Amino acid sequence: MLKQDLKKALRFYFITDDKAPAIEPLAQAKIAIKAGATIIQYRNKSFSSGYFREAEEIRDLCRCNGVPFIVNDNILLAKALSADGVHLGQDDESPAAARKILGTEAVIGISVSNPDELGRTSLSDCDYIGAGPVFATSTKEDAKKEIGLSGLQSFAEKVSLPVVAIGGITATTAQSCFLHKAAGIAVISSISRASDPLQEALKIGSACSCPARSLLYTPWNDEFGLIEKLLKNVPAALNMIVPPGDDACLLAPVSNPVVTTDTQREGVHFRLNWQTPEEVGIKAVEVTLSDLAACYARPVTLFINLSLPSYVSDSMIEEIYKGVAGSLNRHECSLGGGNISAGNQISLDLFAVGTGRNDIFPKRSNARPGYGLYSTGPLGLARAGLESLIKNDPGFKDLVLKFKFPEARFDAAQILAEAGVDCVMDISDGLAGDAGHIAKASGITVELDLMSCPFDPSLVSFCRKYGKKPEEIVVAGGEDYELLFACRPDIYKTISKKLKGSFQVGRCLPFTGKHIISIPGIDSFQHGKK
Ligand code: TZP
Ligand code: MG
Repeated sequence: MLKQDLKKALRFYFITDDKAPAIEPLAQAKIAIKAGATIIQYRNKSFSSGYFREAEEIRDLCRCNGVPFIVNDNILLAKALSADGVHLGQDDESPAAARKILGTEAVIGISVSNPDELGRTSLSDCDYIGAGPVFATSTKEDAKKEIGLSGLQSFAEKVSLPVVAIGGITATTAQSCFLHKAAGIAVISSISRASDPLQEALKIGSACSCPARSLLYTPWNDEFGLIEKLLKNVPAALNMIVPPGDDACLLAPVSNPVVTTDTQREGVHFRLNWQTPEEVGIKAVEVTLSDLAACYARPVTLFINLSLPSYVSDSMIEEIYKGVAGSLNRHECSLGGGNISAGNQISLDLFAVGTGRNDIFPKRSNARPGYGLYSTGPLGLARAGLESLIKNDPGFKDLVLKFKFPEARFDAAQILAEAGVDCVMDISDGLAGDAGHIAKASGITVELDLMSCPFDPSLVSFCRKYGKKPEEIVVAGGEDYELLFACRPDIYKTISKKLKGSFQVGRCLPFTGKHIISIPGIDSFQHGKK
């Protein structure tokens, strides 16, 4: 991602100053980011392990504000910090060594001070060059002779990589660097040693046409304060004798308690460049409650554990909570409690308690030969939405909405329960996979059949564009969270009058030796195996 937009990211490049008399590197980075800096380099010429925490804090600040973080000189420090890249000098280890250790996605920059150095530098593993000093500088003790604006321009004309101007650059001279073909300007002292660093940084930001940030995100640190915030926004007292606040809550008696759990993990179930944190919260609740709907239970209370990397901001967590609270409120479900702990990736673990019916608890094992297999609504749309996100195709917004906002089908569950349907599950893994679960549990064979499947027009145009068959996506696609149910065809006849969007997806047969007779060559959708 960063590499695609590297030129943009290099525009306002701030480098921390370990020798600044008045402000610490972390505070410098905060000011620069607030003023619109597009990339930050951690530079500490006297680095030792005692500074590791400082470097981590600057990295986390960068991460939660979406600013790339680069480490000066030290490839292994860059690796240890999972930095976005490293900036090397002529006397440091080679760009090739950095590439080997940091991988293809890392951004690698190299300092070049004159044509000789440029001639000696192998640029094949570099992503940008830092050219300078353009003007006189007292920040770098061993700085070479100034190259001037003409030197800058001649570098930019010689190399195809973006060139970042460095050395003695101020708000007044930044513009001239851009006019001499710099992709970006890198500054240290004009911010770190200014009498009013923020004012100066804002001037530089505007010279770079980089807008100041109205809000500076800070990494989360107050677990208890955050949980309290979440509890404030949800109906905690509903169904509770003792609401959350003690070591555990005391629920009012629940008849036929039904309990379920689900996990949503960054990179497996969601990606923050596709979904807002609020959307992640909404979907996490919806898919967990969908399991209750599939068991004909009404939601009572939900518990949520968040595992969060240190770079996640307080406000991002609040956004996730906003989504969680909105969904819980919509379903009149209380929050029984929550926990936050540090982790390597964002992950939500949810546990829901529901109240089941007295008369019926549907099971996957209740399908019988002669039954039909039906879906309460359209399938494959979420999968096509996911694929259009992966392809970065903005043309299928309604499919993307289906991926982002599945709805737990409590409405459909009630109709099925009242009709006495006792074989139900929600479709999360895809029709073929989930029909397979029913077939296996019931000891039967399911023959898939999409003769009466109404293909959604958006799905059809998605498939036309990408040379796929709609049937393929309907069978393999997951995450629709419609209900898949089996019952006698005559019972379905009455159900179909009330459940307008439902349709037949297959037939239950005596076991033939394999559980699913599908369209050949089509697999069910597996999380983590995308
Ligand atoms: N490389 C070439 S000049 C320089 C470096 C690190 C120092 C830039 O600092 P300042 O304060 O922006 O002149
Ligand atoms: Mg160096």
